[in-house]
Amino acid sequence: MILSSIWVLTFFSFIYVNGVLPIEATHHSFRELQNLSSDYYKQPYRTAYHFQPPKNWINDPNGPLRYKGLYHLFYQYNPKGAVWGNIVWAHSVSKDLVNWAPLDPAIFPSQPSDINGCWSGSTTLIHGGKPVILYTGINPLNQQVQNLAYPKNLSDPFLREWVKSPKNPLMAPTSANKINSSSFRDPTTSWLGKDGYWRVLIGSKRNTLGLAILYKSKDFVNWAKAKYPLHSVQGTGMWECPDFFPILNDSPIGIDTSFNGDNIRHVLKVSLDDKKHDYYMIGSYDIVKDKFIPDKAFKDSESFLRYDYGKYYASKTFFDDGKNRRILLGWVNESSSVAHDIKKGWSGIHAIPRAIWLDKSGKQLVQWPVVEIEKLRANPVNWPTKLLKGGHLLQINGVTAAQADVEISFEVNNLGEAEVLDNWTDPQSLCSQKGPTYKSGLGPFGLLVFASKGLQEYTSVYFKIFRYQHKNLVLLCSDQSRSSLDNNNDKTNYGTFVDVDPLHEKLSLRSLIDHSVVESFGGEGKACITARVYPTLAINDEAQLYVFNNGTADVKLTRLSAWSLKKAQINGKIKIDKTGL
Ligand code: DQQ
Repeated sequence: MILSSIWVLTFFSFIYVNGVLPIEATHHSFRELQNLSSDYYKQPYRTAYHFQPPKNWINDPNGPLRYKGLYHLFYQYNPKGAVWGNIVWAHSVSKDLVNWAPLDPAIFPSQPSDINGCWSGSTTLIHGGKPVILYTGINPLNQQVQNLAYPKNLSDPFLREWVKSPKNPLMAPTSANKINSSSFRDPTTSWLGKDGYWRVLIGSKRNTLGLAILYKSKDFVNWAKAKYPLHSVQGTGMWECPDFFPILNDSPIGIDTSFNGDNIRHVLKVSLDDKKHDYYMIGSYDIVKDKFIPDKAFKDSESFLRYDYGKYYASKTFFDDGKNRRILLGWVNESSSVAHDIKKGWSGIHAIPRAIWLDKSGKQLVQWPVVEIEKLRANPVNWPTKLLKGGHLLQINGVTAAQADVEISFEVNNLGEAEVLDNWTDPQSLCSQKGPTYKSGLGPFGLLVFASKGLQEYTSVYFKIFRYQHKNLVLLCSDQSRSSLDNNNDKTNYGTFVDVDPLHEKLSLRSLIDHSVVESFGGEGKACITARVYPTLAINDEAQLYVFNNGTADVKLTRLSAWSLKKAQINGKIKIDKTGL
């Protein structure tokens, strides 16, 4: 259906309201609010193929691994309510990273060294593939310490029971090591050096200096703090959930965390507590000095890159030896209020697992949803190439718009029409100042998702091309400002530049749409933006999906493929031995 240019008026004639919620501190305790509401099942925002437990609060993915052909995911979970607190390591397993079966929590408070909480950590495969977990425990003095746990029965592929080391804690703040006891957490997967010592990083800070403290051990039980951190950056504050891994210079194939040698680059990712975003640097690992040396492009925190320019935090990678790829998992928090979370009885989901590798340029990482998610695709819709005239809005029929996977590509031939930017502006501000209401020469063009029938509600994910100092800049925005008639949600507009050359390359966009989440991948995974939205009209079968061009110049739509996505089996009431996963 083509609505004429009049749609633009309807589309943009509403008042822009940006209900921005203050960010809640992750570790704030809501002891009085740990109960569930009753109308839990009647709700439109639960996802159909994103990872979430049946109820309650979740945050960070912990210790992902593949063992005896099964993927294991542990995660921070509050068994008692929809707000952060009472944290244990919940546990699910999968054969395909899409369908998940729940198991009992793997680690919960039981020793003095974790009696006040079992916080984030990682798994390492040691001695020929035996999994061990290092995690942060909160002791009776509310200090953060590091603990070890190992499987009770290595022949159980489900790794149901975990035993804690009687030597816990293995790493603790003391007056001698001067570690800040409230900023010492989230051990990484360990890697083995050529000298036979295991190394692990613990996130920390000293005043505003963000730190990745390095520890070494020969036997994984006795750990000694190295004199210097692996890396530190002034002004970045607490480094939560560090992740440190090697990647191949010239291939998307993933490698084991201990792998090192020629043709290898290293990535250090840190979750900045002050900003609540995940940032990474690419560089070299000096194995003699045990130091990470970021490439010049990452000289200060301003130049760090983000995995995702929307909502995405406390992520962690692991090496999948089944398919030789590195997989990235991340937590996507709600954008609604605590009261809303309590009402619906749950909070937090995980993003679709993404394969991650180094871009050909060597300057950034590329991420793409794991191929297994495509098993859920049904009802394919494919359009032939079309000219998308300025002001046109075309409905994509034939797919379930609230539960879909869409891939589109544009070609632009008239770059002279691009709007000239006189001053440098950061992309997120550009998306807000020059949002979809702002017509330029080239753009906005992209998708309208979760659109209501009268377009009172929609979330737009779109490109705009600018010219700045004789270069073409491709902006990708995910605009939530009109996503819901309910203004009690965070509706920040997200944006980033995408490193593609619009003269020679197509502008591609893929969006995974799932009831209250839109995960978008621009430039074939060079720029990712995840948004949480809560439409009040555009829910379930009432949601519609469109492709649009609101720029003045025409663009060519060279690809449009869309699918309904089937519901995945996610942590339902499945008997583990009969999962059929
Ligand atoms: N979440 C955990 C901490 C970590 C934080 C507590 C990051 O270990 O630093 O639930 O979201």
